[in-house]
Amino acid sequence: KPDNVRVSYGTAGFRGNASGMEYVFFRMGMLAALRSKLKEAAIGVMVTASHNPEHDNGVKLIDPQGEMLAQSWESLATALANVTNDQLIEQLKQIIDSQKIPLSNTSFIKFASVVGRANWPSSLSLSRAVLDGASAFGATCHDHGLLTTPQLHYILACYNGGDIKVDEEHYYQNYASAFKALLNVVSLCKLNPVTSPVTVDCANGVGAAKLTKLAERIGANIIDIVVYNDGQSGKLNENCGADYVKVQQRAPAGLNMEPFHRYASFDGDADRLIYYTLDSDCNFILLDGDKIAALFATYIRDNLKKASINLRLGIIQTAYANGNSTNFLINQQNIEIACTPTGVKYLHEKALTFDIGVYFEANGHGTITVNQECKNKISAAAFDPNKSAEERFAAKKLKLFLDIINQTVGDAMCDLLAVEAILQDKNWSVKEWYRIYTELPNRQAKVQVADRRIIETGDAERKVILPSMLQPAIDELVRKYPSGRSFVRPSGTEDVVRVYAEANTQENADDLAQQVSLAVYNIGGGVGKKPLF
Ligand code: 16G
Ligand code: ZN
Repeated sequence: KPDNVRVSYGTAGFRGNASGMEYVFFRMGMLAALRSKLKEAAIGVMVTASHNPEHDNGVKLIDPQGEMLAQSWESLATALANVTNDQLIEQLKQIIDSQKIPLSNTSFIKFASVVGRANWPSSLSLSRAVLDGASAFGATCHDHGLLTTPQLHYILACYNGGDIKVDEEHYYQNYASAFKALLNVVSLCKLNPVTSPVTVDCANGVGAAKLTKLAERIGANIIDIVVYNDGQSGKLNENCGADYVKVQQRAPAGLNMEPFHRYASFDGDADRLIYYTLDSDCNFILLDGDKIAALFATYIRDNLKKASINLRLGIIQTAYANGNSTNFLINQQNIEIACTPTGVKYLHEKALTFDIGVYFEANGHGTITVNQECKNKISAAAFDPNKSAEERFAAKKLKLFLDIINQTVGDAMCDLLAVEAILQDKNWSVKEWYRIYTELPNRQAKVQVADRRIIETGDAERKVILPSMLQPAIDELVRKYPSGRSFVRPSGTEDVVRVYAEANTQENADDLAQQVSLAVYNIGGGVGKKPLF
């Protein structure tokens, strides 16, 4: 471990420049083995830097049911990663004592990574480091090779649920047949099936090969998926991928778009999905996580209603959700909404408090959670002789729709199938979908400060608490712009403060982002050049 370097287990594990990170990966292998002993279950370790550039890498642990590592263990991970080599054994002992870990238990790790290309040496040595760390505690490791992040979550959850043979192929079979089953049901009563292709930018990441396999299992006569950025030539997440398209609000480099065709982007490890298209004037139209959530939630709500099933449905958003998506869902659709801080674990946790929880970050990470009792209720309604044929039909569609969803975590491939299925069922093109509401123009920016940790936020990151001068300054700026809204938060993955602004026009949103960025710079200890754009 190099001196004077501090890392922290952020919103989604450790992430950073890959060179010299072996010690972190090695220690996470050890920590995974200890957690496995404690939980008496397999633990997942995923090597991925998600949407970050190719020179970065990252590692995260997955808990037995396929959920993110328990928050109480994040600080143990941070502590373990930061001690000097001399203190390592002592730190491990402390963890073992404080958590009462039965060392004599066996341990089992399920491991995968998103990059294994020979031209990326860091990936190989980092993976090796995880496996070495795990075997230092005698763990048995099952190396699944290359997987998308959600695939590992799924396989791990199945394994710990008793389906120990489940592997990548089961994943394809499961979701391909769920998708086909729903399409079978909806296309029976349809005159005009949507057969147009969907072009998917896979960010030159692991999703390309995996999506190709999934599409093969479904069959080209049922879904027409064209894979773009398959990694043969371009670089991972460079000028492409969900994050690029969302933040830049433009198509991946080199993609020739046609009006009203459907385009989608994954990120490098395929746990984010966004759609986009061009309108008839060739304006770029983004259908981000908010639009996907709105599509899912209204579809579920409509079918619940048609099936006369009474369940509590909620949508969980973060402060990044576009103001008009929130208005649409609350005021026009009457769907309950909750807001949490950024980071999948917060959204997921909140989603579980509803019978059916639809959660999405605007950046395209999201899924649906349904508790088993509600799933049973819906399945039973599909065969209930006391219900009308129409009610049973809606219940059946809902059951089949929920089968397409990977409940453990946001899964770009499953979410893509779910969107495609709904569009087919509704006989909608992308045009009807994006018109459900119109986004307020918005702008994201980042500001360099000496220490981003001095910025503290509250109210699900919508307000700054410290430094105390900052929120009043933001409020004053926001008041100047019609439909203005802005918030700032320290990033959990990058050494910057993020700024979000929205307003009635793009010019105003840009202006507001600019003004708020300057306020952060001036009040929050900005360093380097003043943010001007
Ligand atoms: C991570 C999170 C994502 C969040 C992003 C925010 C997971 C799996 N991923 O990618 O949910 O939106 O961080 O990054 O939790 P930021 O803190 O740098 O803005
Ligand atoms: Zn990702």
